[in-house]
Amino acid sequence: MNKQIKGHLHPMTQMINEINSIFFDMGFEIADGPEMESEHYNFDALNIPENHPARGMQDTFWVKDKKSTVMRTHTSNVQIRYMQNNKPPLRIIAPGKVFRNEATDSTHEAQFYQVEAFMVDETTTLGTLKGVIKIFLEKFFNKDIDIRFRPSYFPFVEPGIEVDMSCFKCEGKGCSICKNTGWIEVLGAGMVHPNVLDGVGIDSKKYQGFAFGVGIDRLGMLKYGIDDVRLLYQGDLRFVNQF
Ligand code: 2NL
Repeated sequence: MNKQIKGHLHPMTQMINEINSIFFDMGFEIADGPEMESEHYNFDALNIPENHPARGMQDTFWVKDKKSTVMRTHTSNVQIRYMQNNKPPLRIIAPGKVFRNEATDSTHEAQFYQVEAFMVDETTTLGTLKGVIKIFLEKFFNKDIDIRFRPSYFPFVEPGIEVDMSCFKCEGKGCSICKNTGWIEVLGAGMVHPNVLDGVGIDSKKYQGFAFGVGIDRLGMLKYGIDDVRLLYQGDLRFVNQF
């Protein structure tokens, strides 16, 4: 007898759907934009200076024979375009493929998936950010989770912060996943830089917002205990069929 084998969604697609659904329930819209982008939307509009190392040939794929064109290095171009076409209050997430010109190993891919979340209103604060991140991670990891902020720097936010979550495996007791610290560094975030808002015609004296970015691959590696990011892109059925 001929046994029919049923297909299913790829784990990356499953995770993107799940993330979209979590944010949809919090009132966010799912937005997208081009993967090939102008230097303006990828860098200038984000307050990334001309001489910033991220603009170098080593870190960014510049498109051959096209002036000032890159493969986007984050999905922030989506938010910039969205802000040009919509007035605050804004609540969007932008999941999508991003590109970095770097050597591939077990924790780095030249193409990977990122999701950025973005909210702008008159009363949005770091407290709003903390609440949204907590709900997101608790739903994604199916666990009660604590959040901790550490100062950091990204040109497009001020202040910039690095976000740690309490280890979903050992709940803070210490294990191999959290390297015995009880905490896992998960994402970068901050309050949208006034230059970014003013640049798209949003009055930064009246409005403020948060943004954060996280690698979906990294979240998946943590959640499912995947030790090599490349497994998510090779289409090997022995891997894919475990999801
Ligand atoms: C990281 C850090 C981040 C953002 C992304 C953002 C977007 C706009 C304005 C301001 Cl349009 N910020 N995105 C902000 C902070 C951090 O990503 O480490 N990602 C993997």
